[in-house]
Amino acid sequence: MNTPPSDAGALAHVALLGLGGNIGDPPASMAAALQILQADAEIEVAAVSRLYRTPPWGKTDQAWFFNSCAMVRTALSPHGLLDACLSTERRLKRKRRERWGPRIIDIDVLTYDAETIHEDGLSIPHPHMHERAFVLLPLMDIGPEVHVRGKPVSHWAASADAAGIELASEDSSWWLKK
Ligand code: PH2
Ligand code: MG
Ligand code: MG
Repeated sequence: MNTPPSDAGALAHVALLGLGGNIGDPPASMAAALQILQADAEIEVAAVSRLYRTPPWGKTDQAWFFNSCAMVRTALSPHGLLDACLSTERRLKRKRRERWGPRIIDIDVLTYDAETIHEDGLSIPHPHMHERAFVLLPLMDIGPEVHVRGKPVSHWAASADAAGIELASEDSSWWLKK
């Protein structure tokens, strides 16, 4: 019997994404974002971290964030994947803007295979991911062995300041329940 060729080989690249938000209902927005990405034929959400609540980093006079990370397989180029993330952000922001304001979701491309890319609008690996506990703790759930700047995520996570970070969901299927 003829079987259609598997297209598993077409999703040949592996990328890590960071998701966050602090306005409105971030877990719902992050779940919606992952489902939008999953619905793209050129993206498969392969693993999702647990959900974390994290104190704001950088600009500290704002609400706490929810953060998570996902591992995706994709046929898209780095720029194609970035565009998919940005259009997902726009889709969700546009929908939510009337109700909750503009910054309900952020989706960052953290890594793409083992590539290093520094171009306008796209820096991979994400320039600060190795020093941000709100990225590294979720990444420990799904890719502790992935190398960033020559060291595994577990190396960076061990020295990250995780003060205040809390688990907001015990299991990694939180994004499928929304
Ligand atoms: N994102 C930022 C700035 N600060 N802090 C936390 N805890 N989580 C974030 O996702 C985050 C942040 C800009 O993208
Ligand atoms: Mg960000
Ligand atoms: Mg961003």
